[in-house]
Amino acid sequence: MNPSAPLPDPNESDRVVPREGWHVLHLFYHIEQSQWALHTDEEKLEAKTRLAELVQEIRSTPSTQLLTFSMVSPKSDLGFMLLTDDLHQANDFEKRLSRALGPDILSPVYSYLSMTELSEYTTTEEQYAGDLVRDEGFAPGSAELEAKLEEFRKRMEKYNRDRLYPNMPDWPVFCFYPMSKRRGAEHNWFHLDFETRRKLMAGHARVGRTYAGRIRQLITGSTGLDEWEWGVTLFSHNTQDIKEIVYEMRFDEVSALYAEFGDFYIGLQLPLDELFRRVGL
Ligand code: 76R
Repeated sequence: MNPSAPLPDPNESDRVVPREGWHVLHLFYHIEQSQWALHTDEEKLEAKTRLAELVQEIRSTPSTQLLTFSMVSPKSDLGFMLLTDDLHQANDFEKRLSRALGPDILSPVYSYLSMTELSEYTTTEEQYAGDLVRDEGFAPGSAELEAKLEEFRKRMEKYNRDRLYPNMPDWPVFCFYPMSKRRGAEHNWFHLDFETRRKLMAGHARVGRTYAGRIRQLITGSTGLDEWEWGVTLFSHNTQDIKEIVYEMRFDEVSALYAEFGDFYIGLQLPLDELFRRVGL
């Protein structure tokens, strides 16, 4: 989907089906050092050149972003995050990335497929207009109210566009983990009514916004695509900020009662030549 195409109307229903987002693949590999060591220097250079050229090709494809990471701890050595509009293209790039260094050099350890999506819980124009009339004394139908609403529409248009077609930051610390909302006998997120979920999420977002400038977050939906319901991707300038936000949010009512977490992956975003040296290629 072209980032400049019209966006779906998030006010259409209380359960926005995220039809038009990008596909997102998180790919984590081990480097088979024993296999790599069998190659001559010339073969190694060729293999690295092949991967570097592929990374260039992917990065110059429209509506596509590719991030490269040196992963921290032996859980994984090398990581990619690929965002692209078309699933065939995502699939093609992903297969070629896995093979680029030659057979049996990269072995997959974890991967995750999700899509960018609009939030179900963003403020609607009706809610915003209601707040202005009730709390700030704007007269219904007035030119002043209309001007505020026009501003709101522009803001939401940009906000929704950024969610569907995000621009990933080049911040050094990267954290990925999958999440689901609990569906237990006592605490079942999917059995709450929309208003309750919206209120809980508003509290969550308030905490989140206190991390502006320190944390960039991308929540991507994976219901029906992968094992968990969302992928959480965080970027920061240091690991302390990641630890702090995840710790604080666990005390959020919504996370405390309803969040389940998968495995965490931490990586460092590095330019390719530095990355090759770091991971021993
Ligand atoms: O969409 C927005 O950016 C604003 C409101 C918002 C939504 C709808 C928001 C804000 N999040 C939303 C949805 Mn979030 N988020 C997480 C984690 O939950 C945990 O305990 C840890 C994992 C972090 C660290 C985080 C950070 N968020 C979600 C959802 C989907 C739920 C659903 O739709 O039912 C999940 C799984 C989730 C999890 N969140 C923010 C943040 C931060 C930093 C913000 C503020 C962003 C900003 O305003 O710039």
